[in-house]
Amino acid sequence: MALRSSITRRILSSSSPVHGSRSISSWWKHVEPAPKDPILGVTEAFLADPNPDKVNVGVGAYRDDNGKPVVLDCVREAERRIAGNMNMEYLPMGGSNKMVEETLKLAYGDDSDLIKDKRIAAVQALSGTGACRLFADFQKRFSPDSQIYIPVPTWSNHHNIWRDANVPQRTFHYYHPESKGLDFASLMDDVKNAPNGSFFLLHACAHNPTGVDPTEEQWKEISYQFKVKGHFAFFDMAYQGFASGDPERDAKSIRIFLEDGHLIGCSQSYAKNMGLYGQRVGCLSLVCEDEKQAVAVKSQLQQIARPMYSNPPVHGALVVSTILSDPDLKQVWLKEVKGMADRIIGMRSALKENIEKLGSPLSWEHITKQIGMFCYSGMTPEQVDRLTNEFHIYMTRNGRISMAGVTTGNVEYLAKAIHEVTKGA
Ligand code: KET
Repeated sequence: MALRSSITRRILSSSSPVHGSRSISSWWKHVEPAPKDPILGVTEAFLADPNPDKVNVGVGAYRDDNGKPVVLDCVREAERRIAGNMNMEYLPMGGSNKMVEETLKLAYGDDSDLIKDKRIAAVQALSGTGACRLFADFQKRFSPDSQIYIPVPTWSNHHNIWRDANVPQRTFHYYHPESKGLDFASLMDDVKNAPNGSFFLLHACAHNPTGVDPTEEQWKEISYQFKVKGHFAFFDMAYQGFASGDPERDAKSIRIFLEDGHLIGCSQSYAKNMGLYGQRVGCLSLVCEDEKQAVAVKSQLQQIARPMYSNPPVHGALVVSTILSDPDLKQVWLKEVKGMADRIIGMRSALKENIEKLGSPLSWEHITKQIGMFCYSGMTPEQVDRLTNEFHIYMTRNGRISMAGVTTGNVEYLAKAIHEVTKGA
């Protein structure tokens, strides 16, 4: 023992290289700083700014009218019920069955035959990001030659997720910058021109960053064309409830695909609609042909999870299942979701009116036409840089304004600054 430690001391204190020609200090010399994340990097810059008037409309996180983060009443009540009553054992690899069961009802409907027939393979995931990543890894493993079609534009992290899962990416048309609406004709062309059996990523509702969703009729046409082409639809549903204020209505796109018999995939997140951002609670589900296939698929999803994070965190899952399995508490939640959506809608009108009042020569109709958490303003990266540098307003450089960060207190200031940087355009 004494001998061993004296040898160790000699090795550690030696200045000569111990690994061939490489000295210990050179292991990470080639590592360059990673580029800042286009969304979370904005929060970092905001936090570092000492200016008292600074405004953060970067990350899509809901704030109350005083600009403060919100913990929903239903969550507070659920936590009261959980505290001291539940153990903190490991969850199974696939997470909380109770949470998953309740979560599937939100996407597929309370009376879904797919649920009754046990045709859905579903696991708890690390919020929406984790659900997307788990799916991307599953896609790579079981459809190794496939690609993923991603809308232009999309949530920036979608690109990172499928890149890191080594799934090649293609894009499809989505947004029409001139009309600030959906480029439906080009979207349909891309769907038709993709090889049969392609994988497509669709935003179930409240498209990020554009705030532009297909109409019900358009969803029906998309679903029909997917059927003709045998495409696979993967729905990322991170904002269920934020489009219309009603989670049931916001699941319409998914229900249309289900009615047409598609075997879809779906990522669900409670970050936004339950305000459980940091709890990392969500769900990945894949509709299968029968129960046997669903059992097999679920077991494979668990096997992908096991060496990555073993099993998902328990607290957020308990909060969700406590709320959704109690009809009264669920009603409280639904009211609170509606309240958040309504406050954002109110702020859309306020922002538009305030910019117009200043005599802006530009059209700002899209602020109130777009839905969900974001306004895709049409501002250029240079205009956004001016907002940040001159007015301490922080947002992503693609011109996306997180309407969830706009308040009665900052809307006038925001409008003035936007007018100032856009009036000469
Ligand atoms: N999908 C979409 C479309 C999305 O906007 C987000 C988050 C997520 C998934 C993942 O959320 P999670 O917290 O993993 O459940 N978007 C916001 C936050 C972020 O970038 O992480 C945002 O766009 O600001």
